[in-house]
Amino acid sequence: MEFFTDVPGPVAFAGSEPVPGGLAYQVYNPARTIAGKRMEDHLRIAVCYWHSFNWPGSDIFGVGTFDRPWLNPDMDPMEAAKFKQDAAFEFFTKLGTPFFCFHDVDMAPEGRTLRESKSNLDEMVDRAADKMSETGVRVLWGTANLFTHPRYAAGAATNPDPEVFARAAAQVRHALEATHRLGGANYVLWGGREGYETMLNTKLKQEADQLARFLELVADHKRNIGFNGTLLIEPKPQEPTKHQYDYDCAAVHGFLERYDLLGDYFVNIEVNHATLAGHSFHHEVAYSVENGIFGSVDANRGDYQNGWDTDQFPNSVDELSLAMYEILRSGGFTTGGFNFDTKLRRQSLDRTDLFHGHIGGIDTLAQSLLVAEAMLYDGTLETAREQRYAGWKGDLGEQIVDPNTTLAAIADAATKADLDPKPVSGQQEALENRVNQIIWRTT
Ligand code: XLS
Ligand code: NI
Ligand code: NI
Repeated sequence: MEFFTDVPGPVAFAGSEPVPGGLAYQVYNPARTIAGKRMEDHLRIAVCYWHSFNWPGSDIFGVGTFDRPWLNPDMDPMEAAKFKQDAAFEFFTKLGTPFFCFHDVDMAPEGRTLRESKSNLDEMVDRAADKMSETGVRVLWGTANLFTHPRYAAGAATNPDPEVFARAAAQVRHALEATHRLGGANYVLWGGREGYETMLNTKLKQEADQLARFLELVADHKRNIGFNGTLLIEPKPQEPTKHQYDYDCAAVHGFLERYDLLGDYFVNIEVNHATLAGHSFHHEVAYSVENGIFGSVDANRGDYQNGWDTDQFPNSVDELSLAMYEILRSGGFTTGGFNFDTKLRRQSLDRTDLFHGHIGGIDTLAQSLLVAEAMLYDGTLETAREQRYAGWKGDLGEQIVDPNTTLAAIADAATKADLDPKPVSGQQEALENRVNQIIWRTT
């Protein structure tokens, strides 16, 4: 049964000519070549089950507003899951995007026991596999929801009760195996409740050790089952907990290094989570690229007036271009991609609104990619950075980093040469102008 009846066929690239109803891409042209690769293969766009099909449009003050008939509690849970899956695959194919993402409980309802939950998931995964081979849509990542059920209120891996840890381990095992069965490119761990509400009852070191143990077990299991996808940690500073341990990319990086997990885990950066951590998205991407932990991106943005995760569709080329530039100059995604973990606004009631949100977000990413390519080609930023640090390639720079050099030797050299370096301009305004000029002229 067709659900999105107002959208007859696949959303196509129409160029800059406005299309009645707006159901066309103006910039996203999957086959267009950018820096030697197809646009579709650069962006690796994924639609998420989570907020697009699983969230009814509720907030803390109000019930759901959306037309999502499969969320009706009177429906048989497995029938509802099938209805949802049909609508989701109809959406993926009409939108024309290559990937999707899912939490275990988005795909299949939890059963009364772990066994029943597993068999529900297996059945729905088999059904998804058929739909994937019919449509060619692939899995960008799967994950387990370790935050909704009351048993996880005090955390999953970091719960004071080892029975909760074991229960979470069972759930992740199933979700990881389901992702593997569907040929997923990545598996995500977002530690939504891996943090604390109050330090009065919390052992910080104990909880960190538990989290590391969990991650170690998951990485071992990945190897045991031969899953070749990438394991991703999704940093977020808070919400729902007051403090989340995977605070930002730097905190995750330090954690991975401390527990000898570097190389096993990479980061899934969410634009909005960067904002909540007090960073720009550009910062989070640049940090993870430079430290070798960059993996994938949740493209939803926040709202600068609100201190919570509003999960809006991206719509600012100015903001995304610089992050895209860092991704492109580092060679682009390997297994990662851009996924839309986004929420429509509560008043976006039409079925077509889900298309408009995605089309706008995808076009914004596509335009940002064009700008990033133009910035690379232009070379101003690259040259400015190279020149700024050029001294480190000279004799003094080499002497300083030589492990045999001492502080005294450097001090003697500075004294002998009577070094008196003069400050130079950081050229910030000139560089900002160059960035804007490229954004304005890129088509
Ligand atoms: C919540 C997170 C979540 C993860 C997947 O803020 O963004 O949706 O992406 O569990
Ligand atoms: Ni996310
Ligand atoms: Ni989020």
